[in-house]
Amino acid sequence: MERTLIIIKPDAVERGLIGPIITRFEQRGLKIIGMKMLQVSEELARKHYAVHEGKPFFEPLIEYITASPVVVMALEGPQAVQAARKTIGATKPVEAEAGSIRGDFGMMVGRNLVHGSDSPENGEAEIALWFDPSELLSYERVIDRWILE
Ligand code: IDP
Ligand code: MG
Repeated sequence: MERTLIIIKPDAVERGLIGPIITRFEQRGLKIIGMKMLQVSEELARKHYAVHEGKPFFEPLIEYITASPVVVMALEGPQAVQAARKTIGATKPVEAEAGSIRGDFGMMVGRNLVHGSDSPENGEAEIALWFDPSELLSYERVIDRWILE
């Protein structure tokens, strides 16, 4: 089983899209094993996006992610990273497929609504950065045999 970190970014929260975005992942069959709403500190934002430090969009990105509350989720499933990134769509919303979250709700790269981890290793590392182990749940869903073979 793989795990991935999803962030419903400030623009999505402000636009009232928390519900519709969570629904996409739920309907896909990904299991929510952790979820909370928080105001992101500058320190956490810089750690999370450290790989982008020095790029021209880095400072605006830190401003964007700290501008208003976010909802973070830890999701679990087979190939959860790839499944979630397909559901999210390409980084630039105009290039994202219709039917994806960014393709359906977004227009610009700096307002692209959702974050999803880009590899299983980063999924684990990002979940460890955003969640305390006590906030992650292990449970069986009775419907799982109709989603997973
Ligand atoms: P991803 O979110 O699809 O993984 P990354 O390349 O990891 O995309 O970039 C992280 C975030 O930084 C993007 O989701 C977006 O919010 C922002 N970003 C990336 N490239 C640009 C850009 O060229 N201009 C403005 N913001 C950008
Ligand atoms: Mg990324």
